[in-house]
Order: sequence, then structure tokens, then C-alpha cells
Amino acid sequence: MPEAMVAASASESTDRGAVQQVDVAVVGAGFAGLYILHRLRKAGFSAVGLDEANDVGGTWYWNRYPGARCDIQTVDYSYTFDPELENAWTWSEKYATQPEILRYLGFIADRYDLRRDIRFGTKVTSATWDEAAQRWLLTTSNGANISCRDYIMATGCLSAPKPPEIDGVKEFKGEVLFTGRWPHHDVDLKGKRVGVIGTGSSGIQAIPKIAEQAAHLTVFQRTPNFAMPAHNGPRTTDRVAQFEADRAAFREQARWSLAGVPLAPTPAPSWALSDAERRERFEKAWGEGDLVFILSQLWADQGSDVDGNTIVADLLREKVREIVKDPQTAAALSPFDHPFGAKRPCLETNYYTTFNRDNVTLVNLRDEPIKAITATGIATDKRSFDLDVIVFATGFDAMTGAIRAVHPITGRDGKSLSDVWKNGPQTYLGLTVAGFPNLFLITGPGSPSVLSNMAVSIEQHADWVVDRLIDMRDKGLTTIEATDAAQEGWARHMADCSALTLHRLANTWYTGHNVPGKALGVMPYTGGVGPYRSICNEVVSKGMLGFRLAGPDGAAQCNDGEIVRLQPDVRLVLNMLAEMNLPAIESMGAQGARDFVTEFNKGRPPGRPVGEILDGTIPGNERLRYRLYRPATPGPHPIVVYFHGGGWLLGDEQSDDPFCRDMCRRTGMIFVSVGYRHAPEHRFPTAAEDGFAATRWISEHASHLGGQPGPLLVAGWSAGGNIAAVTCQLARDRGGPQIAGQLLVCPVTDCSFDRPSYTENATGYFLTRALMYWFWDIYCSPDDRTDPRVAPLRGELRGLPPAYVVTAEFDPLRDEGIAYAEGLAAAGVPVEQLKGSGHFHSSYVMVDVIITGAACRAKMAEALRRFAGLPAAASDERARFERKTPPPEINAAAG
Ligand code: N01
Repeated sequence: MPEAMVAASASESTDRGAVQQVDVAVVGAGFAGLYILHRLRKAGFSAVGLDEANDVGGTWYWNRYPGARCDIQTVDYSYTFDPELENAWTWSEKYATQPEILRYLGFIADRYDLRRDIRFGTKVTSATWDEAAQRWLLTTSNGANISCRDYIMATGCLSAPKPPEIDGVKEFKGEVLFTGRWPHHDVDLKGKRVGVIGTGSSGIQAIPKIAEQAAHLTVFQRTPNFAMPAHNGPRTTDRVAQFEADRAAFREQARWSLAGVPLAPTPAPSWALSDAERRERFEKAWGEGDLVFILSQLWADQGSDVDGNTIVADLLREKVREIVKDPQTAAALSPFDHPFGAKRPCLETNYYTTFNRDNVTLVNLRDEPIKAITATGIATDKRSFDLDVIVFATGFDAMTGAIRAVHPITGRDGKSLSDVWKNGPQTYLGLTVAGFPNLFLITGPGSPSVLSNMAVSIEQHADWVVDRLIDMRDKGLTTIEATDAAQEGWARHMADCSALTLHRLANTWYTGHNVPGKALGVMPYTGGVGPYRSICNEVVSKGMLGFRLAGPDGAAQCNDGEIVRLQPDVRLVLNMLAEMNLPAIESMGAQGARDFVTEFNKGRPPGRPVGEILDGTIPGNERLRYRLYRPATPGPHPIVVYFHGGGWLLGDEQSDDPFCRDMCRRTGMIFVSVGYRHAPEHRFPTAAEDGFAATRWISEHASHLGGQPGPLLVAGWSAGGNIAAVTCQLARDRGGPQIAGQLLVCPVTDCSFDRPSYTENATGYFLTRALMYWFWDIYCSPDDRTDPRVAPLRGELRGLPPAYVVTAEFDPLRDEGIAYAEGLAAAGVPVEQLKGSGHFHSSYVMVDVIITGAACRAKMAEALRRFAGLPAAASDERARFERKTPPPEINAAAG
């Protein structure tokens, strides 16, 4: 780190020999450290706080650059643990300034008398787990070393400034300033030529203020960021009104929300809204001046789908063009390389208008990279800029920097945290690390932290940790440590959550990309504050699942395992269903069950648009209905005959509508969903025979339907998968039609209930064993059940079309699907399997809700295209949002 960045606090050594003995040591005296100290003291633990700074404040102590404010509304960005405190302090603005937030934290320290337990101006220089004593030994830069049983890092996520990685900083003869270590004295920029490097949140807040003072400001921008106006002002927003109406409910809703702010995400996807509706929503959000609002209230797919996101991004770019007068400058300020929200968006006050000023120049480093910092200023590879002051707003070694880099942390068996994390941070719940007993991280990697309202996350983390320490004390336990299995499970769950978002498509400090050489991967937990809270609670209710606990007199407990094995959205849906406490479907009777499903489906948003949807009937004795989905691309297209699910009893040709639309779009093929007849009115083998008859008719009328003549494809889900499999066998045995491939999604293939998945997943995953028994009883008498027309696994498997068999881990039908795939392979049929881990029976067809099913449907679509002899569909998500046109060259003086 360059000398200019060295922190201001001086430290004096006192009494190096003595060791301070405490129950708990807490590093950091910001939002987190202060609250933890308060909780620890109330719980009767002896504790010491340590901070390199000379006073409380944490990030707000250091980040005192001009324009620094919070960008979560202050009504949300506050402690909530003490209702009296909320009466005692009133914020003055919608977004408080750094001095006001610092005053607030000072007020907290005074109100709860916390300063007396904090050693300021003191850095921890090493932390080592002492196996014999079962305690941590901390060495410090100032005063006595510390022996503590528990060590809590409340060090913040954005507290270790990142070196600027630009040659020549030391050569510069002018003044060098860092937004993350701004001097405590007044900085006079009047009449000076100032250069600012960096246009993240810090730069975007500081630039307008610096421009007001400086003779000339040159902004060196490597990557434009999305920003929207804060519309700051007095603290009188709708959110404050909501808070005042019912404070407790407001706080509780925030605790269970996704971002720690009481806003429920909008359910409507972008495609369900008209252009005018989308515009209206966007303008409202733009006027609101609230990041959480715009990130959650526009349309449901903005954070998870490139197309939904691009609509917002385009509207934001349009705003930049409206505000910034010079079109070239506007183009350069328009983000082009990341989806909106995947990189931290910013709130701005006069940022864009600043580029209309005569004394401001934007230098686009994409066109002319910085070559070096020289004695007199900054040289790009095209020109030189003479400067009196350089401000580095270049960001932080986020999330891990403050934990890993500040001092060596040595855990069990002499392992260093830096080594353990060399390929990226590994934690359990973001709170603990296997191999590092009694070490706790507050808002560490793996916690919602920076993707949430930090105030809410900090309180939750601190409460969880201190409550565990109290429980352990009550039970005579003194050490707690995450198990490897739990930690690995958390990494998998983190990856599952990240796959739901667009974070994976952006190179940001969330992913470690801003620090050269740093291990890459999404570091914060992207599953949301409420779900995270429920997981932490579940760990406790399941007997501290994934933790090894021990006490001095041999007391020990370890309930090992993974806390979340389901996909995150599957977990949410199943929890929601459990909370609804619905009667068992099999208790409703056939008609009751049908009514229930119809009612249930009514609340679901429509599927995505396709080229055309037609309803028709298949002539014959029974005039079966069908629904045809045609792609928007020019035809004729291959045809897929599709059979819906529903246990041979429920649903119709419309009930898997979102799935058919989605697959029609992905495959570029016609889907014809067949309304086969149902039990109990029409028992076995009606559904099977209808399926075959419909397939034959569709094959004979392929051209008439606008499809390609020749071999068809068949597909089906659940009981529909059963009918698809049976149709392939009948078509082979009855002389056609020709079928080029079969897609079987969680199919019923056998009449045996003995396979392990029937026992493992008997209850709790919507399709239960009892429900399957009921479906079977209604459809097929026991004597008929081994007939291959209902148990295709018992039929001849040779000579069948190639198959793609999809199963779900938490599905009673899982093992019979796998058995069918294995049987096909053994019979020489080309077969591929997709075993969806963490998924349940309905995962793939709940298109609008189970977003994690999308990746599986993409694979199913590719399989169908292979069967039809079509090339793979283009799937480069990045290419879909990146603005390839390079921003035009920027003039020296904008505006
Ligand atoms: O840091 P950043 P920040 N040459 O990493 C550029 C929180 N926060 O301090 O994007 C040239 O976002 C870099 O460019 P690029 C908030 O969570 C909150 O602004 O890497 N440029 C980028 O433009 C925020 O996200 C508030 O290409 C270089 C900038 O420097 C987080 O802190 C206020 C460079 C760094 O942006 C970090 O924000 C402030 C180089 N060598 C911060 N190296 C609130 O309002 C880096 N850059 C509460």
C-alpha cells in the first residue's frame, strides 16, 4: 500500500508484557462492533473492542470525502434493537451525510457507554488459536496482547482500501488523497487542478462536490457505472410514513425481506407488462431515488434474466443521454459491460450534470489507458494532464481484504486463513470457518452483507453469534467450529443462489475482479436476508447442524450435515406451500383436486410470448383437444408432441402452458400439448391410447399444422412423461409414426414403490408417496399395473428412439426415472440423463417461480434440437447485454 494511504492513527506501546484476559475480543468499532459489544456486555461476557481508528465509526470514520452519505434510506440504515433508541434519535435527511452518521455512532457509543471497552488506535497484528488453552491469542500494535475465548471480526466489508495499481504514485509532487482514507483536516481544493480516478459510489458522490471547488476537475473513468438520482432532502419520504404507521411491523418486514428493506419484490415479469406499464414503473422508480426500490419494484426478471435486465439498462442509458448535453460524453458515461444491479449501482446528486460544467473533463480510460502518474500529473497513452491533486476513488479489497490481509490469522494445526482461502473464501453461513474454532465473521463472505441493508444484516449476525455464545455457556460448551461438510454444503448453496442472479456476468468487487490476482467468485450470499435468517434459525433448531461443539470436561456434540440441499427457490416454494397448510390433494376427491389445481394455476403469471398459440381438436371418436405453440421464427418447424403432468387425473392441454412456451422459445420448435382423457372417468389404458392416437394424427397432419413432415419428437412431464415413453413403445410396435427422440421429465416408468426415492422423498416435496398411491389407484387397477402401457420399464426397451431423461433429487419418482434411463442404455438406446440436484418434482415446469430450473430446460432444449438434427442454439448471455459499440472519443472539455 503506498505511503499516502497509511492510516492516520498513531499508536503507542504500553505494557507489552501483560496479557489482557477477556471472554471475547471484537475487532472494529463500526455499526457491527458497537452492537456486539453492547450485546456481549448485556449477556455478562467480558469483552474488549479494538480499532485502528481513534474513535468509533468504522467505515464512517475513514470515508469522510466530500459528498459521502449513505445510500440506503436512513430510516432503514439504523439500529433497530432498542425502540427507545429510535425515539431518541431522528435523522435529518433521507440520506444522512457522513458527519451525521458518525455523530449517530458516537451517540450510540455514549448512550450504551461502550467506549470504555474499546482500545482505539490499536491494530491486531496477529491472531493465533492456542490449542492447549483453547483460546485465541491476539498480538496488538498498542498495549497489552489479548487472550480471548472467542474472536469476532466486525471489520466491515469495505475497509481495506485497494492499492491503485498505477505506476508512479510516489513520483507525483502534488497532493494524493484516497476517498477511503480521507484526511481529518479540511482539504481545500479551491482553485486547484484535481484529477479523480474511479467512478464507483465514492467517486460518483465526490466528483460533483470537488467540481464545485476545483479550478478544473479531470475525471479518469475506466468503467461507467449505473447511477440514479438520490432525490435527497428532508426525512419525509413514503418509507418514513410507513415506518411511523407501525414501527415494529416495519422492522419485522425488513428482517424477513430480501434486501433488509421492507419492500416485497414485484411478482410481474417484464413480458407481462406493456411498454407503457414498464415505462410508468421505471419513471416512478427514477423519481423515488431509492436503489432497493428500483432493484425490486420494476419487474420480477430484472435481476435474474438478461432480457428483463436489458430493458432497465436501456431506460437508464436513455436518462444519461437526456441529462448530459454532449452526446459523446453521454455515451462514455453509459454503462455497457454489465447488467444493471450486477455491479453495485450508485445514487447520485448532480453527478451527470457535473459533466455539463465547463471546468470538468471526462477521460475515458477505455480509449486512452493511464500510462503512468508523473511528477506533474497523469499521462494517458494519448496525452498528459497537469494536476495539483490526485484523488483515488479506486475502491477496496472487498469482503476478504479486511479479514485476510490485515493480519495473519492462524487456526487449528497452524493453518493460516490466507492459505485456506487462497482459492477464494470458504465459510459456513458467512459466519464461521472450518479449522478456526471460536472465530466469527460479521458480514463476512458468504453472508448477505453488502447485498443488503447492512444495519439489518449486522444485527442479525450479531444476535445469532451472541445467542450461540450464551447457549454454549448454558450448556458448558466452550468451543464451536464449522464442519467441513457443512462448509462445503454452504459453498454449493452459495453457487446455487448465485446462478439465480446476474452477478456471475459482471466483473466487480463482489466477485474479486477489482483486485489483480484475487481469487474470483461471487463472495456475498445472494439468497436474500429473510431466507438467510431462516437458514441460520434452522441451523439452531436442527441441533446446531454443521457445527462441532465441545466443552472442557468432555462435553461434545456434532450434528453434521448440510443445512440447505434444495435449490434456493425450491426451498422458498416448499416453505411457502408448507405455510399454506393445504389439505392433502388426495383428500379432496378427483373433482376437488381439479378445482384446486385450476385455482392454484390462476395466480401464476402468463408464460412468455411465442409466435402463435392455437387451440384445436383432433378428430376421431373422442375429439381430443390440443394447444399448439408456434415459434416466432419462420417455419416450418420440427414438431414436439407434449403430454402434461397430473397423475393421469389432473390438468389439461393448457396446464403446462409456461413450460410449453418456454420450450417452444428455447428449441425453436412447435409444441403441441395434447389434452388426453383422464381417470377416473377414463381409466387405463385410455391416457396411453389417446397419447399414441394423438401422436399419429399430429404426424399425419404435420404440414397442415405448419410443422416439418417426417419424424416427430415426443416429450412429457410426470404422468405425461409416462405417456411419452409409452407412445414411443407403441409407435415402434405398431408401425409408426416415426419418432426422432423422447424427452422424459420426471416420468412415471414403473409400478413399484420400493425404490429408495419413494421412501426418502415420501413427504415434504409436494408430490408425496400417498399422492402417487392415489393417482395409481384412480388410474389403474392392480392387475393391470405391469402392462408396459403404464409401466414402460417392464416393456421391451430395444429399438426405441434416443432419449433424454430428466430426474429430480427430491422426487419420489427419481429412481424409476433413473432406472428407465439405465434400462434404455442397457438396451442399446442412445440416452442421456440430467439429474437435477436440489430439485423437486415440479421444478422444471414451474417456469415462472423456479428460476433455477431454467438451466435444466436449456439442456432439455439442446437435447431436442440434437434429436431433430438442429445446431445448438446460441447462448452467450454476455453477448446479449454488452454494448459492443465502443463509446466515441471524448473531447478534452466536455459540455
Ligand atoms: O469503489 P468501487 P468505491 N485505474 O470499487 C476504478 C460502498 N460505498 O469506493 O470499475 C483506473 O466501486 C474502478 O474502475 P473499474 C458501495 O458498496 C457506499 O467507489 O474497476 N480506475 C471504479 O470505477 C460501493 O460499491 C457508499 O473499471 C480504477 C472505481 O475505481 C463500495 O463501497 C459510498 C483503477 C472503484 O469503484 C465501493 O465503492 C461509497 C485503476 N487502476 C462507497 N482501480 C454509500 O453511498 C480502480 N478503478 C453508502
